[in-house]
Parts: sequence; C-alpha cells; structure tokens
Amino acid sequence: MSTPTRPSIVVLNGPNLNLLGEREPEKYGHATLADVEAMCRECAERGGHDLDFRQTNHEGVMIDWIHEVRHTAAGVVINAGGWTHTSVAIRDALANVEGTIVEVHITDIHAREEFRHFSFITDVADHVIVGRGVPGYVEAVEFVLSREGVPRRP
Ligand code: CA2
Repeated sequence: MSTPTRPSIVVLNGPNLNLLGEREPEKYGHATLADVEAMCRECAERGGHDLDFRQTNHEGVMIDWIHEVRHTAAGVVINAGGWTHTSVAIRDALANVEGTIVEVHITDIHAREEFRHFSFITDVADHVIVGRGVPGYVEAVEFVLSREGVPRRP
C-alpha cells in the first residue's frame, strides 16, 4: 500500500529575495531566505503539511510554478517582490489557484514609495500580510493551516 501524501503549502518568492540577509538589513532584517524556509517548514510540518519553498528571478518561471501547483497546493504564500507592483500576468496565474492565497511583504509597502502602494495581487489573495518582517511568512503559513477545509470560493 502506498504512503498517503500530506497536503502541501507552497511558498513562492520573486526577484531579488535571494539576497535577503545579505543587503539592506535595516529594511529587510538579517534573516536569510534559508532561515525563512526553515521557519515556514517547522510551522507547516507542525500543522501536518509538507512545505515547498522556491525563489526565482524569472517571471515566466514564477508563472509556470503557479500553474504547476494550482490544483494541488493547499495554499500558496507569495512574496512576488517587485512584480507585485507590475505584473498582470502573475495576478492572472494566481486567479486560477484553487487553494488559499496569501500575499506577504516583509516591509510595509504602504509606508514606502508611492509606486509600491498598489499591488496587482491583493484582490486575488485571501489574505495580505505586510510590514511584519520575516515572521510574516510564518503568519501566512498559519493562515493557510487555519483555512484547511474551508471552501475558498462559492
Ligand atoms: O517588502 C517586501 O517583501 C517586498 O516584496 C520586497 C521587494 C519590493 O520590491 C517590494 O516592494 C516589497 C524587494 C525584494 C528585494 O529583496 C531584497 C532583500 C534584501 C536585500 C536586497 C533586496
């Protein structure tokens, strides 16, 4: 008999987030993306879920990843970085995700430059977390866990 697979939470990171912890610590803190992954994994596994954590600097790769997981992920947590403010294509891909969507930003995008105030993702997301630092990612994973079994759309 095959081992049943656990539901998965997918955490997707956009451009430049691979530099987390290396530059601009006054804005983004000292934690690296590997640290963020470990925090999210611990939380997801405590909640009985697998964690799939990815980062890309290529928009088409991000869109392919969203398509890949759209029917299978219990939830998608996304920090789309700069694409948040520019990409209709990422928004359109997310609109086809069946699981819970949480948009995360480490900084408070509404307290920064005006060009960061608008997000193409917000109105296709179930929940938005901004300005909580890297613990915001863990809050996002917790939100997905809290929504397990709750139908997302009528
Ligand atoms: O606050 C966030 O999480 C952002 O999504 C980060 C993006 C920015 O374009 C958004 O407006 C807000 C930038 C990601 C760049 O990440 C770096 C991290 C450390 C050092 C350099 C870049």
